[in-house]
Amino acid sequence: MTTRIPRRRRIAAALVAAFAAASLSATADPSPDPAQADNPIIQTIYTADPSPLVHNGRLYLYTGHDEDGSTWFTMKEWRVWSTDDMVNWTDHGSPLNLDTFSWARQDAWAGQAVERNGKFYWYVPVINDATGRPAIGVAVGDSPTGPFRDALGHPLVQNGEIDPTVFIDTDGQAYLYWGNPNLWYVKLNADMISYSGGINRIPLTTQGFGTRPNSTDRPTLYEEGPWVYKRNNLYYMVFAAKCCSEFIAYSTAPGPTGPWTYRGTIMPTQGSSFTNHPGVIDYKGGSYFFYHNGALPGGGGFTRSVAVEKFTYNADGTFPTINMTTAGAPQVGTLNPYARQEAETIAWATGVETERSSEGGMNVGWIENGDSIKVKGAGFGAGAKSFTARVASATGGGAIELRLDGPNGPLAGRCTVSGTGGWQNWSNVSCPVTGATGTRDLYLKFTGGGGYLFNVNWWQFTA
Ligand SMILES: [Ca+2]
Ligand SMILES: [Ca+2]
Repeated sequence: MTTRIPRRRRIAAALVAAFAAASLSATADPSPDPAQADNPIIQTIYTADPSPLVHNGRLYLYTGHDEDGSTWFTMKEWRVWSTDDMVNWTDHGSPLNLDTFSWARQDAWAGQAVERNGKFYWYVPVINDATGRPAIGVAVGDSPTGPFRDALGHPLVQNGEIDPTVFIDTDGQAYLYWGNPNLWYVKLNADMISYSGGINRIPLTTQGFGTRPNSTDRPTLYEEGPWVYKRNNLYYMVFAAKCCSEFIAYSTAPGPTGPWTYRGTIMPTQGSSFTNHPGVIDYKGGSYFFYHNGALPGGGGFTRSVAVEKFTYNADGTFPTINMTTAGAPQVGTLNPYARQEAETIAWATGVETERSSEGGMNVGWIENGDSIKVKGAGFGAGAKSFTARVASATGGGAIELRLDGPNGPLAGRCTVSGTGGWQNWSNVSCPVTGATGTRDLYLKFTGGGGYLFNVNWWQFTA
């Protein structure tokens, strides 16, 4: 490939305006500095409907993908990201899309992935081409990042409703819940791709799911997006409530099938998106609440972004109120700059996008003069001596400036990148480094002439 398709949006250009416009909570940082913001957690594309999963000490995040400029829920693929520190997120691309399901027509909407016996099952709603109505499919893969294939070649279950969530109880019984406007579940068999006992309807009582004011067709607050799990023998159903705009509420029960008791609001209506979608998980001793909003430039109800907050359960197991912030979750530990780090491991990106790399995984591209990548909390220790990056350029290249603390912070090194004869013709460049000591935020700041400069696959410092 020798040409680059111009992008339809420019996230970097409008960061400050977006933070001013985003109707974030009053508890958020009152004067957010875009250079310090880390939430929403993905800036290279619009993402929605988060579903976290922990595997082998790493947190994987499954999301949808709102197409640029959408004026409806125009979604064609799902995406995977991962982190081991809650702030630097690695882009694993899209190992699952509508074409994975030969019977699917459109609407790659909210799903959830879980692990069982070393396989990864990803439950997603799509429109069944044969019926024109929503159905739930299941994809299976051998790793949390796929590749994923259609496990059945047909829907797992279909009754015209969406938003699957799956939960494996401690006794091994798995449950698939879903529904909008109703709430349903099936008991999944141990194979995770079939079920027994028929489709069960969970009664939407006001005792169980609250009272919706001024509504006759939906008497309870339950709207969509259930997320079910168990903690300390208490079963939680977190869901998007009311519409529109939605807030996040929850109910609890003594067992996986109820009876449910409404427990109130977790996240009030906030954040420039009229939908929201919960994903709750514990990781490295903390509890995390994933959601989405419209906080990126160009963001809104159909151009959403996944974000995360850390929280602590109350002593009785109830939720505190969780507000959207631009700071997000604190970093857990540090990032090791002396190990190979993927260029697509990012705390905050301005101006860049990602794509599949010919060397496997993803690379960063669409790099122009002034674009940058923030890597938060790199543990340089006594000091770095040199920096190496894997780069490719079909044009004349440019330079990677290594800035500390901010995009215009101290310059620790500068690597010149020359043309390599193609956007996927990879080559290493190295340069000396000075002043990179202690734990610092690292900014890869890209400079050069006009147009696209080069791609970066990975980078690594030497001590
Ligand atoms: Ca760019
Ligand atoms: Ca890479």
